[in-house]
Amino acid sequence: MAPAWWKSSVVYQIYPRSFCDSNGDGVGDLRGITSKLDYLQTLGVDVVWLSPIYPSPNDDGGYDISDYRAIAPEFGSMADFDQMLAQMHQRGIRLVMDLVVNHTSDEHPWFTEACKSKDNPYRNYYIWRAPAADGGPPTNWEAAFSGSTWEFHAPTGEYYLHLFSKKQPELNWENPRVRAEVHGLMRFWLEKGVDGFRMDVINMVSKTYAVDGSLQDAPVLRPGFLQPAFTLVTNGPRLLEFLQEMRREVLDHYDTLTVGEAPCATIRQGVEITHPDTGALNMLFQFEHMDLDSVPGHGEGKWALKTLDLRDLKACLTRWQDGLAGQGWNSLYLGNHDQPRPVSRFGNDSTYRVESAKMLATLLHGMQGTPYVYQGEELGMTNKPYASEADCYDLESINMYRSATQERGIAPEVALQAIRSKGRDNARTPMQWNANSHAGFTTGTPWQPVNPNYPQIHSQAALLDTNSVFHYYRQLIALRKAQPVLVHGRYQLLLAEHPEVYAYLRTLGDERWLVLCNFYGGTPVLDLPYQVAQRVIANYPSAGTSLHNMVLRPFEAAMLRLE
Ligand code: TEU
Ligand code: CA
Repeated sequence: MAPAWWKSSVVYQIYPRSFCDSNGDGVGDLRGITSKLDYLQTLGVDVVWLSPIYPSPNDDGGYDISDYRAIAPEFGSMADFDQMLAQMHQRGIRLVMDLVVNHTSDEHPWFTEACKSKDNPYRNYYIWRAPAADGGPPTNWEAAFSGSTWEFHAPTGEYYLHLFSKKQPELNWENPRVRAEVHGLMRFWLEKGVDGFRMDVINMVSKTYAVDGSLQDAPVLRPGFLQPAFTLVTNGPRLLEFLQEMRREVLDHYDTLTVGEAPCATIRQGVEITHPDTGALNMLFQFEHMDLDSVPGHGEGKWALKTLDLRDLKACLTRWQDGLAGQGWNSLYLGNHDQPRPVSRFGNDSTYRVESAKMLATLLHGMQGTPYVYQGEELGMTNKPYASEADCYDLESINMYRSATQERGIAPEVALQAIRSKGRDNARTPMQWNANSHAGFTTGTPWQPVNPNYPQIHSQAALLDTNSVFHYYRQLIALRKAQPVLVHGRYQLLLAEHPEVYAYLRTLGDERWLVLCNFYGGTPVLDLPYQVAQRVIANYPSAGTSLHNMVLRPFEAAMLRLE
């Protein structure tokens, strides 16, 4: 059994469109990534997760794929890919690709074939249903990007299912030919030397209704409109069966890192899917902690904003730490290409931007699991300023704004405020490399404007500033490789009810570390019964080694080795 290198690794996520443009067309590309591998090696990351680089109409930022075995021309050629992979491997960096196989693009040949007739050999690669008795869509389900999950295909008189955009028809995993196709395309990339996959909404490939074919309407959270279908359809009865088949057919034959993106996943499912013996994947991206600052069970989902209560976050992350300890594995993340920037969402992106970015990093990188750093997080990059809905590039925000203001009578400013807080474009503004035009991202016009704060926040300055967020991340990443207590130590929450401070212990043998995070800008006083042997890393200069009546500074964080 290959050693679980992925347990002590730190993964860096690249959203290629926004990372680095090498040819001046305003779109990031593979040669741009290759030109920044020394930067990633300096940061010390072990693995790169690359968001989709395949041919795509780009209805959903590349998550609508029309050819799984090629490179999108705007990102470069297969030769550019091979060069990038070789350069990564030369630096000891592994590459994990994004496997988006819950759905394809409607421009994928499988789907264009399936639309030709109801008895086309590819028809059952997708999920079709006859119209309801009233001629309308089969159920009242709302798609993640607004509108019905059912799109009518007039030439064949049936609806097809899409949980995301109508240009992303759901693949029918009940069809063994579909699963065999997926296994084949996985082998294609693994044979090229790729080191694993991040699996897009993988817990949707088995759908709850598929077993008996029946469909039921979603419960009505919002009278008079369509209803969110995610929770209804996700985590179907054959999920583990499909993933174990994938493990037998493909994954067990390669030394890989696999992480399944699993919206709505529970801890039980986390254990079931990531159990080293009976599971199938190394780890999951769970979403429970991403849903704590939105009103639960609200028809508006993530857009129904709620102030996070730190105690909810402590309880949630602790449940996952305890729940997977010894019988599965966690991913650790606070941001990605779908989430707003953590320093704006959970920290303070003005006065205490540097301190709070370091605090959030300390909180995450002290836990048990595999940490994920999303591009720009290591610089403390912030959310973007949206002046109006014209600043939205992502169909999720564009569709929500239109549907909310035109169909549901929501005030434009309320919809825009929700987008400012949760819009995915916040994380998709170009990487900020230096203070030159467009932050050094492109010599052309970027596909989306660079955040106007780039003169103050960019990697060139960060590399030269020993107190930068970058160098703090670099030290945290080095610690994980050097300190077994961070990888294998038992996690134990302290001060569960404290409203401002997140504190936990990591213990391995006689090694006992205290991770201390003041989550807000206040100055709480702590009195903990421990003696500090060493202040391993901190975001403020030391204020003594006593933990008795210790006054924490705004967003203060530290990892302390205890006596
Ligand atoms: O995201 C799935 C998912 O759950 C997202 O819809 C997320 O909940 C939402 O975007 C939060 O705003 C994956 C990809 O990461 C995302 O980029 C794709 O849009 C989606 O699947 C469809 O492929
Ligand atoms: Ca380019």
